[in-house]
Amino acid sequence: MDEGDAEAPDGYEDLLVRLADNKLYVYPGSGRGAPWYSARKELHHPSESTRHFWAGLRQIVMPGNIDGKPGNDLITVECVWEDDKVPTKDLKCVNGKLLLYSGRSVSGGGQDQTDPFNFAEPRVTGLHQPFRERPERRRHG
Ligand SMILES: [Ca+2]
Ligand SMILES: [Ca+2]
Repeated sequence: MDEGDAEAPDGYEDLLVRLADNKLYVYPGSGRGAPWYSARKELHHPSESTRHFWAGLRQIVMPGNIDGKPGNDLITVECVWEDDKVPTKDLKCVNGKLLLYSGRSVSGGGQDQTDPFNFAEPRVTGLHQPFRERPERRRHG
């Protein structure tokens, strides 16, 4: 297997993974049922300046091409924070939004393996009802 080909559309399904550090990666599929760890690429959140990376990510859906523009698209459900100036561990999710990130393709067709989605221009397709937070524990006595 030639890992130099990891950037070219290869017909192998890739994995999109958010790790515990709240960073999102695309792991190219090897075609042998395993992702290429060494060829993974970090995908930066458009509002990463808030330093929370993808902490607000609640769902990832890869529905294929649904916006009619070339490239398979990404749908996410992401938190709306009560206050994003606090440390990540103190973030409070007060609402959710449904976002569509348009896919990018290379000339000749096929998903752009290095820059697979247009994160600069997400389309907010809906706001959800507020998430239910776990009830706060209160100490008595
Ligand atoms: Ca691939
Ligand atoms: Ca598309």
